[in-house]
Amino acid sequence: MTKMTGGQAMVKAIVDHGVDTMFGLPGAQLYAFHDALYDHRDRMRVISSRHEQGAAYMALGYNRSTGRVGAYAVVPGPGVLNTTAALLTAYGCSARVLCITGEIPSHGIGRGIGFLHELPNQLGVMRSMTKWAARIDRPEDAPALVAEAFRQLHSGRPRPVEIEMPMDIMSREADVEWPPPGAPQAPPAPDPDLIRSAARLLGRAKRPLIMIGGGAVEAGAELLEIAEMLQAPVVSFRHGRGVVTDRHYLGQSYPAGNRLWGSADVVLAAGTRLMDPLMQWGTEGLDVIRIDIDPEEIDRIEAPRIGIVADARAALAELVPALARHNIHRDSRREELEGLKREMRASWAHLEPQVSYLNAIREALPEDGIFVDEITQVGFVSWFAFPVYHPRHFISSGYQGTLGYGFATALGVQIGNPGKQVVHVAGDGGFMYTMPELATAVLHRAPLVTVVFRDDRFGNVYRDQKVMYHGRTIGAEFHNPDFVALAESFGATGMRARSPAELRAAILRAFGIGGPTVIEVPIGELPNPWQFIMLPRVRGAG
Ligand SMILES: Cc1ncc(C[n+]2csc(CCOP(=O)(O)OP(=O)(O)O)c2C)c(N)n1
Repeated sequence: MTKMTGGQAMVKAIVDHGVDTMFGLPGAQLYAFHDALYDHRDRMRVISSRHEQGAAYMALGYNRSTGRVGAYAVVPGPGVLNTTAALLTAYGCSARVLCITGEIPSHGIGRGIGFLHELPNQLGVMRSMTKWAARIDRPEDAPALVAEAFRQLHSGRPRPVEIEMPMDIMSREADVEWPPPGAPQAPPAPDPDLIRSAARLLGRAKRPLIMIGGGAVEAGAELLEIAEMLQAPVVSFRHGRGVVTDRHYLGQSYPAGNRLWGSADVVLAAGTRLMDPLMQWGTEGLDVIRIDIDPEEIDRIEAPRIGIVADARAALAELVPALARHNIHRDSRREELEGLKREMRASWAHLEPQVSYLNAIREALPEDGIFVDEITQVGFVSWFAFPVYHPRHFISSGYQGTLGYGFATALGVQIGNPGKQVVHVAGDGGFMYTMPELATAVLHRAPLVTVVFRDDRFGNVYRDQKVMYHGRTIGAEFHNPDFVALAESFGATGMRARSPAELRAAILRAFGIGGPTVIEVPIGELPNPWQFIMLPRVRGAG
């Protein structure tokens, strides 16, 4: 038993679960929480953002790049609502993000009196966009409910969770008991019969193909072993990129995957929703084997031939010896698949200057450098044309396509990876969403390099309006600051680059500076990359 406040109990529990960085923005309902953070300042770094959305995106970037829980604490009502686009993005990315918020005084909850930051049914709102959410109504309940939050974060499919505590409970003292920590729920063991059936089907496949997503991010070694045994190319859209390095002939791009899907006979899909292939590419005559920790995901769109509910790494580890027993002899597909890589690169070579700018970034970025995209022209092309060599080294907003997520997310990536070089690309539209976090980057001397492609418009919208609505462009153009001067006014470094060679040199210079750098790159109208993202049906009739 320890006498402590609700805030102290909550912070101690969070620290005990290994969280070492707390993003957030303080306020009255969190005062007792922050006071408790003060007691733990040697073990918990506190990074305050300039807008709550920034804190939540930082937590997202921290988690997606490190695998560790990304935590943020904000005031209730408007504070926590300011984080909802980031929370929704974290949900879509299956990210381990812990949202902590306060609540109005407990005697006012549900009465509609109008306390500061009151949000009707806050817990209900938070439950709708998290895997699990709970209000801690007594300091004594903090250890168990925080433990449950972490159990939820580490069990099954990762999704964000939320915990909240009314402000009077945060400062109320009570005797708090600390039970021994419980183990996370063990993932379901892969069914051995299904593993055997999968091995038989794959083992005799003539043109096997492996599709992966973020759920396979820890399974690189097992995947590569299976891919090599099968001589099966491995394809990922965004979150599984780098799990099998793009240096390997079996690591193929998404457009190449579309091509290979057309001639495949068996597909092994691990930790991926497989949405576009199932809904757009066609499945006629194709045997699909799915491995997913989320039982709902297995047949959400279409029932597979074999569905294995399990952690991807555990299932693939069991598939290795089973496949060794059933696999036919296979010649190397190196020549064919290296040829395919060359052919695909040639097919998108006209996407200039995006491709050359991405090549310049790849040349400047070290092998273990991390790339963070945005919903922007160069970002779209990066999904298939930017080589990735390690898992968690290509960060995107996933299916949410959240414009403006990037800069603060990249800052969270940089804070989580102080020894690594991080390059973020943004359009001028997206950059302005969380640009004020440049002040946070300067304060913490985060050496993040941001490349802002400036075309003075929401370029994607502008192009769509021009093409699809016969030039009737409306609401797509805007006024910009001078991004070099803007960066310098924050105390960051500002640079301008007008060609891929200049950009490469600027990034290399920026890496030597030690604080944040913003590089403005003026561009004009760019060619449309969408044909490489919304790929055609390659099996059966449409
Ligand atoms: C939250 C959100 N709002 C709006 C959109 C719609 N949208 C997609 S791309 C885009 C334009 C992006 O402009 P910019 O960041 O300048 O990049 P560019 O297309 O010019 O490269 C918009 C508004 C979105 N994806 N997400």
